[in-house]
Amino acid sequence: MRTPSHEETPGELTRTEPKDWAAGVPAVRKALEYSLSETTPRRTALTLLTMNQVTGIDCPGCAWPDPAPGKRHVNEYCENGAKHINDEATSKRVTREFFAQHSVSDLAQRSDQWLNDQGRLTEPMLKRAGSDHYEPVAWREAIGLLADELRSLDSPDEATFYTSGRVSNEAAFLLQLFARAYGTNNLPDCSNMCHESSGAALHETLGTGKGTVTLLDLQHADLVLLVGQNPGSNHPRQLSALEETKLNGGRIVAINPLPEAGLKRFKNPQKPRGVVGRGVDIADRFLQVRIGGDLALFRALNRLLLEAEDAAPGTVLDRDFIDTSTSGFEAFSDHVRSTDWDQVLTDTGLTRAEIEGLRDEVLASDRVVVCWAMGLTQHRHAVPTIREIVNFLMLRGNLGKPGSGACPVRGHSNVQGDRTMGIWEKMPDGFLDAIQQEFGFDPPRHHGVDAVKAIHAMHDGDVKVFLGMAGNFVSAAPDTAYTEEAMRRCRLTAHVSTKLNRSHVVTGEAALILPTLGRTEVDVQDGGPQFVTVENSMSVVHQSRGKLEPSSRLLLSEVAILCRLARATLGPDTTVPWDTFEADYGAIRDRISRIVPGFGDFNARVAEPGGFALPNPVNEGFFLTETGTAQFSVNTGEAPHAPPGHLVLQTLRSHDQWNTIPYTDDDRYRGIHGSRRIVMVNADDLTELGLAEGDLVDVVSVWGDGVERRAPGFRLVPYPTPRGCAAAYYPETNVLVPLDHVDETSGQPASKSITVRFERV
Ligand SMILES: Nc1nc2c(c(=O)[nH]1)N[C@H]1C(S)=C(S)[C@@H](COP(=O)(O)OP(=O)(O)OC[C@H]3O[C@@H](n4cnc5c(=O)[nH]c(N)nc54)[C@H](O)[C@@H]3O)O[C@H]1N2
Ligand SMILES: Nc1nc2c(c(=O)[nH]1)N[C@H]1C(S)=C(S)[C@@H](COP(=O)(O)OP(=O)(O)OC[C@H]3O[C@@H](n4cnc5c(=O)[nH]c(N)nc54)[C@H](O)[C@@H]3O)O[C@H]1N2
Ligand code: SF4
Ligand SMILES: [Mo]
Repeated sequence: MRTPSHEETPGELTRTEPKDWAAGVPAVRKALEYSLSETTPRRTALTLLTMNQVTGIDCPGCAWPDPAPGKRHVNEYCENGAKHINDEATSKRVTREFFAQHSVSDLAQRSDQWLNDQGRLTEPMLKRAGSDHYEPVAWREAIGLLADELRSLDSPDEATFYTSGRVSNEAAFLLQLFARAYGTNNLPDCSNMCHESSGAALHETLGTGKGTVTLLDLQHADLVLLVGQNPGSNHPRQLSALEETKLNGGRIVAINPLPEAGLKRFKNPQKPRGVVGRGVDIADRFLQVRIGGDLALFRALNRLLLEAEDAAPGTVLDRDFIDTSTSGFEAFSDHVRSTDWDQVLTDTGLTRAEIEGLRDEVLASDRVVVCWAMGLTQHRHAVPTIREIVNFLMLRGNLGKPGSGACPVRGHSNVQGDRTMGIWEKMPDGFLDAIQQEFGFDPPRHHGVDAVKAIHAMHDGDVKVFLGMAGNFVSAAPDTAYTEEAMRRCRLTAHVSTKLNRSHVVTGEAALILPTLGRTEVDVQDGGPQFVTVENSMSVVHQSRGKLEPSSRLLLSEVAILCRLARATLGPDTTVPWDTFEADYGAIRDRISRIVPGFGDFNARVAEPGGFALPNPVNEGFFLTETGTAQFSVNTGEAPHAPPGHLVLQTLRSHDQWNTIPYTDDDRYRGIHGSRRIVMVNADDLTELGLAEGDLVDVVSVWGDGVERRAPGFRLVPYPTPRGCAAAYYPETNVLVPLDHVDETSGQPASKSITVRFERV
């Protein structure tokens, strides 16, 4: 089972007051400090000054969009974007000597933070079956070995291909093309653990899995609801957009169990008033909802809106929109009218007056945007919750009109683009037909596995070869012990990566590390210098062009690795021109333009400054649902309530990490320093549980399968979270998330609502 890491120690915790504002001068200082500690001033200048500029490097951080070309600042980035880009641009290197010195079992004792800190990977490495060391291997041999394993499988479905959302459109398109030419739809991705629930809910109700809002819509909304997201840490430039919303007279309501700093006040470091002034207040109202209480909240809000219409007919609902563009209103309205107030107050932890206050904000606003992220998607009732938000938007016609709409805020910089390119285990037939027509092979039609199903399949021996295209699957996935065992049961695990992480050291019998160019680096192929493209959270597709010398002469681009792997696996009969693709990424984009809707004339349009926006059918009045209309839905599901002596735990990000990779042990805005092995708990719950600040406990999760899941050695921190609710960092607590604790429709792990108890150590 899992190798316990000797780094599972709580560290020296110190506390300061949680901050009530985000960004400002400290953010700029922290960004520069981190950048200069990783690399030289010259490389820092090259990355930071070209970041998010029209001919520059797209920030490898989150998917927040850039302003229009003429409206960008010289420094168009945030503290965390600067940290992410310089984490890649680091001058530190992992060499063959490093691997000679450290056995795989030694490295498996180290944390992801330590592994990441060793620097950039520099050459392909192979761990042979039976060996405890990685050794250098030539590219040809490494790729040949992976191809041989793939060819030796009884069925293509015995392999699985994982993608993380940093992968470019070009590489993602090639990965799915290769997997399908090889014969499988086993294409799990980080999205399965991220916004899968948003995609599922929006597809069902609106006929598109994407958000409907542009940056201008957000800035011109009368009201923005920020539900279940922490923009101050995870999408910091969203605060610049929200500052505009406020300056335009819009109002903001934050709905979150935690009073996050960025929801309160923002000091824009790009503006004089943000440097010397008190900044701009972000949320006009804060609803401190219980974990998982959002479904009850929106149901209650919708009931209040229906009642307001009853009291003043013709003034509240957008009858025209409801009658002409939607179906299912009657069933929805009957259901919502029966919402039980006592249950709502128990589930949300809010007062009726607070919810009525929200109703009044809504009634005073013609144009409403709802933004959300992991606080909504990582729940057992994530899909019903997001569907209920769509109901809410439809009631007042807040879809398809300027200044309004649904805004799922994406995580990884190209997670949305990867899906557009076909990274999905169940792409619709239309897409597969287009592949067949263009390339002349028959892509498999039966669905593949998502992330959770892939783990089961590896555990059961049904999947034997795992290839990860970026990411850190072992640490990102739920149920760490089970997932690690699943990986260890594979014959071969291989990863295309920039930096070392836990997935390289919890391996199958044999393992490969295939080091690749990052987005910051110059990419020259036979056809000359190349750029790649990405799609941001608001469906704008644009270029990203590397600027730095590659970290090592032995790195290949993701595209090159995939083309060589495809040639080696599929042999000479392949109908796909892999050589041409490797030499010239424009040739890949030509094919994408013929296969993926919205990408016509791709090369020409992406050459325009700032790129182009993909059409959104909802904003053009089309709903690609079965009925051709937007769909009201009836949503049920019990909010999570822990039994006596237990709490509901959410697992979330600190300010100073990128997903599975912590940069330091500090969480500046929450005033937690020196340790990540902490649990934030309401002070009254601590007292009731007979525990005190600073107590050391094991966190044990409760799930009906008889397996004990334990995260050892956490310190308790009193924190203003609602009663019954706790919070701790991911990935340290992923060990607590039961693999089958998922939303029923999306299959997404419910890592924000785990029932736990504490055992004092
Ligand atoms: N610096 C930095 N930036 C990042 C990332 C990173 O790791 N570091 N990761 C990127 C990725 S891949 C993603 S997906 C995004 C994630 O961005 P977020 O979704 O903001 O990330 P989380 O830290 O998971 O925070 C979830 C927020 O939801 C709240 N929440 C939890 N449960 C509930 C609930 O039941 N209801 C409500 N209303 N709120 C709830 C939490 O209190 C927290 O504020 O960030 C992206 N950007
Ligand atoms: N409990 C819990 N679990 C969660 C979450 C949570 O909130 N709670 N959040 C989930 C979410 S939203 C997500 S998105 C996933 C994240 O899951 P992943 O996307 O799998 O994880 P990351 O930590 O982003 O991956 C980091 C690794 O990516 C590699 N990498 C970075 N840049 C590049 C590149 O340009 N090319 C290549 N080839 N490799 C690169 C580096 O080797 C680095 O170590 O985790 C999920 N898991
Ligand atoms: S908001 Fe996101 S995309 Fe923008 S600079 Fe920060 S991390 Fe990068
Ligand atoms: Mo994510």
